[in-house]
Amino acid sequence: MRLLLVHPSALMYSEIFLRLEPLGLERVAGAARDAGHEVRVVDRQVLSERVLRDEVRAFRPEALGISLNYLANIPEAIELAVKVKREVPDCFVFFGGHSVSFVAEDVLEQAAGAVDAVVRGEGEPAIAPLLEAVRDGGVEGVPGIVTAAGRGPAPLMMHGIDSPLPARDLMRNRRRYFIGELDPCASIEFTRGCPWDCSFCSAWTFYGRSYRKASPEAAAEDLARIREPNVFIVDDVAFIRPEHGNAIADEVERRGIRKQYYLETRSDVLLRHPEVFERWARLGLRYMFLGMEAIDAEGLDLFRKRISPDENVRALEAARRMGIQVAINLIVDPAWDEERFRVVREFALSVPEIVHFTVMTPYPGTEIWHTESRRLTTRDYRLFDIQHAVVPTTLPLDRFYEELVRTQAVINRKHLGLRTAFGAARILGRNLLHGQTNFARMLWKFNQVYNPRRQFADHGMPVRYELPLPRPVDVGDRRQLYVHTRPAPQTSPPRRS
Ligand code: B12
Ligand code: SF4
Repeated sequence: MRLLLVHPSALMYSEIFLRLEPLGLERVAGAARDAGHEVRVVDRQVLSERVLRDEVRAFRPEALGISLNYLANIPEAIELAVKVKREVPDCFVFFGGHSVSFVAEDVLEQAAGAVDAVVRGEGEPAIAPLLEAVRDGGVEGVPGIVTAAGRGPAPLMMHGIDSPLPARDLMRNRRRYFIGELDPCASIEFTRGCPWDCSFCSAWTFYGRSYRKASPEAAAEDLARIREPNVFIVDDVAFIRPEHGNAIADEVERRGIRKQYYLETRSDVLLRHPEVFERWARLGLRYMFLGMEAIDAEGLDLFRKRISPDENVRALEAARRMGIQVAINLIVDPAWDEERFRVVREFALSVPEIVHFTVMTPYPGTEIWHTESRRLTTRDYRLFDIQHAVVPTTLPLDRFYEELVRTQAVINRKHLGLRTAFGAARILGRNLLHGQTNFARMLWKFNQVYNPRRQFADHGMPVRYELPLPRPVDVGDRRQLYVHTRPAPQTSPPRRS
């Protein structure tokens, strides 16, 4: 069967810092190809709308799958589905991915017939049975499926994540994937799932709080196949199990693989096993993203992060000692006033780390989606990108964005300060020499993209598709939030050693 897979455009406010390959979609493509189907992929993050239109006309897909990890992409995906149905009326159109798994029924209804099904949960085990059923009938019986007829059987979860291999070779324009100065950059997965349960996050609810590890051999084999010199490790929390991090490191050393890495982890994981991170720093780990979320204990408790401010400070010191550049994330509460923004700016300027801000956003699939008592001020999917305020702000909304952008700008100037500029100039020169311009563009695009008036004006866009309202759910029973439900879910976070 001819299958076209599509990843929507990059979100407006994240594309300046990064643009990464859609690994989940590549794995779905790999599974479909392994089952004997003819597969093509268009990633709208790096390919134009014209390329997609030409591909639809030339390839005339029998099935079209669109990846929806991000809520903010839902309107774009529905509009694309409508266009494709017009162009190729017999094409079976389906959505899959993280976010759409939590709002499947609503999205199907909103698409008004342009979308035939939504696949909830992991795509690899679902894709071959789905394509078979599209050909032979019986789509309603595919695990994870939601159609106009309702939900099919529960989604299947793979035992291990070693296969299928991501179909990286199907991607065009790979050199446009980058993160900061790691330009170009590929992505890899060492583990899947997260055993913690932060209230603002849906990573744990999607996988029913499970946690799976790739075998060190498979992880190193996948790494060895990557052509790019830089690799982003997509794991929610890297190296939770030190023996797993060490076993992959053994393989990487044995094979003589040399890359530069960027990963995400937690302060307590870093502090518990600094030796693993030190070892990876020797192997090329250059950047680390720490979701600190808040600078005080009250904020950390609110998000149920189970970390203390002291642990965060010690983690930053440890990373500095290892020579790893850290990017910190802080969650901006829409309730912040000028004084709070000022305190946070002071903190951000006092540390040498890169500081990012995301706006506290209740999402379907998170606990705060059901418990956040502040009413939503908008239900426009496009604004659920954690750069917009979707619950009431204490400051007038335009003032809130002024403070937010001012804070981001102050920090951006810090990064572009003299010391950084000298370092960046060297990297720029090296990248430009190799024809890589993503990092250079990022440095100069900030003022164009981050503009408080533009962010405020986004709230005035005409709204066609709206996020459903939260349904009443007893969050005391976690399983009601899960996409993948396991027989015996873990109920407490991992023990500290
Ligand atoms: C790596 C990652 C990124 C990367 C790579 C993104 C990319 N291009 O794919 C980077 C760093 C760029 C990124 C950026 C952002 N991210 Co992000 N990201 C993740 C993370 C940690 C892992 C995703 C991943 O690669 N997993 C591994 C692969 C194998 O799994 P997967 O992509 O989920 O795909 C599987 C299924 O979803 C499904 N599937 C996927 N596509 C399809 C398609 C079809 C047709 C089918 C059938 C199935 C299917 O099958 C796949 C295989 O099992 C997730 C959290 C999580 N654990 O899911 C957050 C997550 C998806 N990100 C999130 C957010 C908020 C963002 C940002 C908006 C943050 C920001 N403001 O900067 C940006 C937006 C990026 C953009 N699109 O422009 C949120 C999504 C929230 C939401 N409800 O919309 C998540 C859930 C994190 C969270 N804590 O809440 N992200
Ligand atoms: S530790 Fe990170 S990935 Fe895990 S639940 Fe918390 S925020 Fe989500």
